[in-house]
Amino acid sequence: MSGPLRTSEKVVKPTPPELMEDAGTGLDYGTRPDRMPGYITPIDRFFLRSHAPTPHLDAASWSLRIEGSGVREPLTYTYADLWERFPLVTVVRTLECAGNRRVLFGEAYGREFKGTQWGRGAIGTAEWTGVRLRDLLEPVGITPGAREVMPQALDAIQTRRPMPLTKALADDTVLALTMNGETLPLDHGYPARVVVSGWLGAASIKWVGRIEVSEHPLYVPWNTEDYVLIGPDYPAQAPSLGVPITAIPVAGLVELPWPALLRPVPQVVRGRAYAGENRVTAVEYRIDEGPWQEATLTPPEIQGAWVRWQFGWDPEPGDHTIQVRATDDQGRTQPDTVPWNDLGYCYHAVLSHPVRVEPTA
Ligand SMILES: Nc1nc2c(c(=O)[nH]1)N[C@H]1C(S)=C(S)[C@@H](COP(=O)(O)O)O[C@H]1N2
Ligand SMILES: [Mo]
Repeated sequence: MSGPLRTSEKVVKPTPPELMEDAGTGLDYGTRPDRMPGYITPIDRFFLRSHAPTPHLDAASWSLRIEGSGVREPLTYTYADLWERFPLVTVVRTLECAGNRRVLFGEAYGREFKGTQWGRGAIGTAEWTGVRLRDLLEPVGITPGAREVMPQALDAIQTRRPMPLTKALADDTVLALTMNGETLPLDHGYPARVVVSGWLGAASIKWVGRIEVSEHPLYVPWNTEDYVLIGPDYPAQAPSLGVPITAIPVAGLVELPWPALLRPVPQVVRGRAYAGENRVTAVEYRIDEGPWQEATLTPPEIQGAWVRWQFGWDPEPGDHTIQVRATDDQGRTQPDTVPWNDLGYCYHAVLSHPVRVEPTA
């Protein structure tokens, strides 16, 4: 017997299993890779990653404080200020959680990671409209010695993570007020969330209420203990336990369930590839470890957002593997293996996607 649709109390939007994969925390839901229709990810299935329950903030009483040692005149903006005083910009950008594919990372090493058990769905692309951080920072008078900018959330744990001033001033670093043309949904950061293009999702702080501009480096849990690559291949940058993650490396996904069940008929295999701050320039595929072949990239191709790709396949019945590897405009191709890091971040090795082809499927 199937009961009524149950939604978690910790998040607001419905997270139906036809569209989303429950990562088991009550806070985190991935998009099902076989339920990605257009280029833009609809809000009804856009992945959710929250470390504390969605706060129910009221835009009418909300304000944004900008302060810190790197600021001459601290300032407070209201929600109306953001809409009225600044030019609105629209960017299409992908967000990917640094923990995406953590389960597959663990399987590759025969180990299990703590942390959210992500498959391939902690990634999505939206059209974000809002105000450039640069425009918000201009009136406060950034000091010549300012180095870092740190958005901070109004959630229960005051989530925060710094970025260098140069990244904060980039054209496409925005404080988003809308997502896919709608007022920002509660779970995605209403009334305002940062979008830090090309970086790990954790930089894109939701429910922002404060931005600190600092003349000194800032150390918080999210750049010392979490969202840090820790392991023998990553010399620690003290006081961080490893290397804080910034831009996301090139990787892709096949828009099929894992494992996939297909019919032995000519068909189109589709997917997406994303290269953080860089552009994906090529996607290759091979079947059953045969020769690599070019997949076709389909527009649009937007820097800082994923690109779709496809190829035709007429599979024989039986078990197969599909491998796909993307290359970015820096000439970096997805590797066969990725060095271990303790928290299971940034797994971007070539995946062997298991496929069974059956006449009856
Ligand atoms: N305030 C706050 N911002 C946050 C988070 C959070 O838990 N709290 N999670 C971060 C992480 S790890 C990711 S991957 C993205 C996810 O954004 P989404 O839930 O809108 O998909 O938000 C980031 N911003
Ligand atoms: Mo994340």
